[in-house]
Amino acid sequence: MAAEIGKSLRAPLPWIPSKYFYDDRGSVLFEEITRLPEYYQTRTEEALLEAVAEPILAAGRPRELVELGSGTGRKIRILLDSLQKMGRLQSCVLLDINELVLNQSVQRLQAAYPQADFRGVRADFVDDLECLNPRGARLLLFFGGTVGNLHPRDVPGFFRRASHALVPGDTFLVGVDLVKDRARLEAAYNDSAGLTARFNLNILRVLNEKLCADFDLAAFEHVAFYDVENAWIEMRLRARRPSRVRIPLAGLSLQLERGKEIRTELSCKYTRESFTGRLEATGLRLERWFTDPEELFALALLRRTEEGRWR
Ligand code: AVJ
Repeated sequence: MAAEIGKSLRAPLPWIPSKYFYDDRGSVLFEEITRLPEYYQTRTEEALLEAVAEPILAAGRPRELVELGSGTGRKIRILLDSLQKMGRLQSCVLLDINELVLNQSVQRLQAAYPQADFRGVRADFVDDLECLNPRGARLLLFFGGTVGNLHPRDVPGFFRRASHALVPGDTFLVGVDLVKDRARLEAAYNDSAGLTARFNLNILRVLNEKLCADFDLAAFEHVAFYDVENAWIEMRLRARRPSRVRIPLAGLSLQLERGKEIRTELSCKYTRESFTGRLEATGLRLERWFTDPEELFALALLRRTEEGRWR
């Protein structure tokens, strides 16, 4: 972490990887964000998943579910319920960056579905996908539009690595937040309760705690805007006044002038076309594209092809 932060904060446009949002406090704040009136993503995706769980399971006929960035593990219950009714539920693997959240959700799910075998893997879905050996009859899950946190140029590489956790014929369900009008998008990241601002600022507290940094949270403000050209929401932290920050464990001393910004998150929005464009030569192809009636959010069902099998 020290090396990673040292490098990212020294860049011309300083940034902090979004995974550092999710310490125990940040994970709770994100949970609260999912219930905000402005944050349409979570409830839209859940309703959509309820509606399409059956065709998805019929397409892949999985016996195992593997979820990347599982969080509280609420959405996966919809699929676990259907799979159990079909008498096909055997095992389930949750992968998350936060150990506390991970252990709690594995325990809860194991208690709710005692006949299945649950396992938790504390890992980063960007760097640690090799730990998922392909076994077959697997449905890989990546909800929440979290694929949007990857820079579009890094998405094909991510899909290629994810495809190695699958055998040809296996399926991969990806939640995708869709391009829509600016006002709706910006409201979702500038909520009137100020929760997203607290979530954003909390990342500085994480650096204070983990790297003995001395960020003064009051010296920064939350910024979130939609960049139409790139089709992404960008979150930043802007220095309200000149400030000096020391991060001893990263060997870093920063002098930030007033107005200087640190990027903390990209949240890319896709269309069916732009998303499909990221799948080329990844060993995955789009099989079904499900959306809610308002076309706010999509669930993309991908199928592992024969391509790239021997790589
Ligand atoms: C969980 C990464 C999908 O990008 O919308 C919520 C995180 N950031 N509000 C998103 C988030 C600000 C969220 N993802």
